[in-house]
Amino acid sequence: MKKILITGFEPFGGASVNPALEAVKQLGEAKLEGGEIVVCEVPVTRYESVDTVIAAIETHQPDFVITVGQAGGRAAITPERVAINVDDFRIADNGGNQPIDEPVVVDGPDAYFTTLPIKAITRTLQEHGIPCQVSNTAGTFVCNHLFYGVQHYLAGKNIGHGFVHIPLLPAQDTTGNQATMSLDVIVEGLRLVAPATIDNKQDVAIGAGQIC
Ligand code: PCA
Repeated sequence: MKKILITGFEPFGGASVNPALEAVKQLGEAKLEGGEIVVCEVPVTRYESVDTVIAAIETHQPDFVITVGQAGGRAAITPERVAINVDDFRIADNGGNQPIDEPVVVDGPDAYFTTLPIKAITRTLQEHGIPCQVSNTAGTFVCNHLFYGVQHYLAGKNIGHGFVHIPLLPAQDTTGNQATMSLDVIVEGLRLVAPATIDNKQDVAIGAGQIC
């Protein structure tokens, strides 16, 4: 029986909801064959975000960690490939921090790659009719900060971790100008990340690259 910790960010930037938190609340009740899901809410605050997830890892001792945040403008669920050692916040976080070109971890490596099987995850979601594609940037705000900080903490430990960005909810864009995804589809997509991760110790070699 594998244990998966799935975390979701609180709202930020003046918004009243974050689909990541809404989805994670529902995932706490979700059934998973061969596994158990535990969840945790994460503040959109530079260092506290990482401290919160590390505390949850130490409490729950999961086999895998999936950290989740919203990405406005994206139409698909996007497992992230890489976290970079840069904090360059276009807006202040919920704690009022707005670093420019500072490292997440002083003297840390330039980047960490995900340790989740993101190609297998992408294929699984697509097979279930859920829009999903690999992303090669998690930005330079708190999501990237958390992704990098948790990878740094887990380095050398036998716990897989990766970050997944999700689209906005329809209610977050009543102009109809932005890509959105319903909460039901987001929840089902994130739930499927868990078995895809458990079932694919090695990732599958399928192309998911981009040409700029
Ligand atoms: N998205 C932001 C931070 C919190 C969230 O849900 C980001 O992409 O950095």
